[in-house]
Amino acid sequence: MDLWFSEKYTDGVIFSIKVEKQLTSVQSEFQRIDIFESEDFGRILVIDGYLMLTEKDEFIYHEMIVHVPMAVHPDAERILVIGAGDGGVVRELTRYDSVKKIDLVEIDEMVVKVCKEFLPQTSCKFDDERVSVYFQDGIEYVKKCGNIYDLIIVDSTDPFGPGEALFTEEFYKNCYRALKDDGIMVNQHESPYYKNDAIAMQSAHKKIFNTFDISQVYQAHIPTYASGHWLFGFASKKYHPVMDLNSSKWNDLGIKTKYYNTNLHLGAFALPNYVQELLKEAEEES
Ligand code: AG3
Repeated sequence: MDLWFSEKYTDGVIFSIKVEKQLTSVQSEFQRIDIFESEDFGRILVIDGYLMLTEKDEFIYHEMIVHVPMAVHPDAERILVIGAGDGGVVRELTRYDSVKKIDLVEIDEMVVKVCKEFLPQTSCKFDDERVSVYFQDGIEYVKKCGNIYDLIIVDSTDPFGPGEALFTEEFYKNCYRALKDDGIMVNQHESPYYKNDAIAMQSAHKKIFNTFDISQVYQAHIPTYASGHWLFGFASKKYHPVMDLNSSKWNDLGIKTKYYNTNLHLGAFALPNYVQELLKEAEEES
C-alpha cells in the first residue's frame, strides 16, 4: 500500500510526497505535530497538516532567513528568534563567532521535544552555550523587551492557528521597540503565487511597511512550499539590504553554505513584476 503526505494549496491543487512511514504523531496543547520518513525528501515535519520542513530542502529556507540579515548588519551580537522550534535558524546562527546571545522563544515545547528526537539535522545546536530557549508566547515576550536586540528572526507558521498573532501590526510594533536603533527584523513572508497565500503575503507586507523605516522583500526557491516560490521580509531601522551589504566582509568569514552567497543575496531582492505589483498595492493601501 502506498502512503502519501498531501498538502492542499488551493481547491484545485494538491502537492504530495510519497512517505515510507510515519515516525510520530502527537497532539500538543497548541497543534498536531507529525514526522514522516520519505525517500525523496528525507524526514518531513508537518504541523496541523502543513509542511514545515523537509531534510532535503530546509537548508534553503534556513540559510536565506539567517545569512541575508547577518551579511547586512555590521555587528549582530544579540538575536531573538521567534518560533523555529525545529532548530534550523539556531543552527545557522551558531556558525557566527560574533554572535553572543541567541534567545529562542517558541510557544510549543512539544515541537522542540519532537524535533530533538526525530530531526537531529536541524535541532543539533540547542546545546550551544549562547542559546537560551523560552517556552512562551512570542507576542507576550516581545511586549516586555525594549531596545535590546540587533536582529529578530520571525520563523512562524502560516497566519492562522497559533501563528496568526505573529502577523499583526501590534506584534511588528513591539518587535520594532525590542530592536536597537540599527536593528533588523526578518520574517517568513508567505508565497506570492496562489491567491490565498498572496493575500496573506500582502497583508503582512502592509503592516511591516507601516511599522518599519525600510521594508523590502526577497525571494527563494523552496521546492516543498506552495508553488516553490517563497518570500521573506527584510524590515529595518537603518540598514538597506542591498546598499548596506558588505560582501567581502561576509565572504571573509568563510561560512560554507549550500544556497546562499552574496551575489544571490543581491539577486534575491530583484523581484518579478507581478510580485512588485502585489507589494506596491499593499504599500498604497497602508
Ligand atoms: N516555517 C513555516 C513556513 C510556512 C510553510 N507553509 C506551508 N507549508 N503552508 C517553517 C519552519 C522552518 N523552520
